[in-house]
Amino acid sequence: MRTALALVTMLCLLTLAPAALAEDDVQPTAVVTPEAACDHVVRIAPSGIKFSPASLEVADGDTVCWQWTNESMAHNVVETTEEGGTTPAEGGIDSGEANTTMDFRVTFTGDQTFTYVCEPHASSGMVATVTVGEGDAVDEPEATTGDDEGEDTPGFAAITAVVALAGAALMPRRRA
Ligand SMILES: [Cu+2]
Repeated sequence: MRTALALVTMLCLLTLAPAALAEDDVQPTAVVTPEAACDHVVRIAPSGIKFSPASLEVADGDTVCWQWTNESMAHNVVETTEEGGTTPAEGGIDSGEANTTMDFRVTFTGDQTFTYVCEPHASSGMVATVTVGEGDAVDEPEATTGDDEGEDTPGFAAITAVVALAGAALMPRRRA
């Protein structure tokens, strides 16, 4: 019985280890840094209802500054949940109340895609994107080679084996 338990524990650890390692990946961060030097500046386009540039590519560790002065309309910068969307991200980056004059600075660490909206002009589609490094890791579907199903099988097979082993270890005791 003790051997069976040890075996079950070992198999569980082997099954869970890869998932645990994946979670150790460093998470990208976006931090408001009022004192940081600007590596890039986003302004308001002449139309008055667009960010410029609306699509900005920056390097890991860069600081992006949203700056405008005495604009005819008030604007702000609010992180959104998805590219092109206008739904604010919970606990996301937020420059606060829209203003005709702005100096808002954010430093990005780690590859990520930062999407944002100007709330007063959300209905006008005043949304934009900052791509840091390679951007968000996208789960691109791998080319179909026919052995895709095989990749998922080992983990599942291990769990099945654990259940079978546990069952086998318990059976004789019940009968006795
Ligand atoms: Cu705006």
